[in-house]
Amino acid sequence: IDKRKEVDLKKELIPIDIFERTPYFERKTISLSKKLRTSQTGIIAEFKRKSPSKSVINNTVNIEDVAMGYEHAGACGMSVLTDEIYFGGFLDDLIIARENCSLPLLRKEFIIDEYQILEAKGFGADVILLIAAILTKAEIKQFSELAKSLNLDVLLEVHNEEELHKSIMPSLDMLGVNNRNLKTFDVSLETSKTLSTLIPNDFVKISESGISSIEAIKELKPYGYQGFLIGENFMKTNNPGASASQ
Ligand code: IGP
Repeated sequence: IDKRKEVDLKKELIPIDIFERTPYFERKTISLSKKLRTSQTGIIAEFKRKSPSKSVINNTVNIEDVAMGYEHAGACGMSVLTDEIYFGGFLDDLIIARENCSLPLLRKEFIIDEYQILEAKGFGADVILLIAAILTKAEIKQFSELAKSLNLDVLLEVHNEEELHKSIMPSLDMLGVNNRNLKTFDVSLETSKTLSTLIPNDFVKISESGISSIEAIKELKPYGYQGFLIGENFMKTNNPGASASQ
């Protein structure tokens, strides 16, 4: 993924200090991890137009309606993909979501540079995602500490034991286990089950991807999961908000 080029180009066009002067930067952020600790459902509902594994998921719904619908349905948080090439998302989607709901917002992005973290805050996000598979331990530390200093929550995503061991550090709030193998696109809830015992209890545990039923959530709860990141299952319907309330 050629995020490096994308970010370097943006840096030339938009100086980083602009983000600190947006109205969103001054806003008091909402903590997703705190909310998840006491939530009944724990659902983080995602806005995703397309994906590399499924191509187009939904091209017709607009994010205004989906943001309002997810909140109305009782979701605990909303995830917004901002990657354009693979997921058909835009940074402006974050702002539109921000204007249409009061849920904590996760910027779903391949973060490889501090620039994207300031940008996330400047566009109204409350939480950033860091993916262990594409970052070194030093980067995870640097990026998560910067996010914490900006009052953003940090969700660190892992897919295997090695990534988990490399990543455990106090500057993270939530540990997410991605059930989808990003190389093969295979999905198995077993990944969440096996890795759960290795995650210290100080972190909120989130199971990500491939969750398509209440049964799946019930199956994962005994393993200590308090958050469930669901995209496709809601987005593939005509009314993602309504499907999230079921
Ligand atoms: C949602 P699903 O299978 O419910 O649509 O998955 C979410 O977990 C998935 O979009 C995701 C993702 C990511 C996307 C998890 N980690 C990292 C992009 C990058």
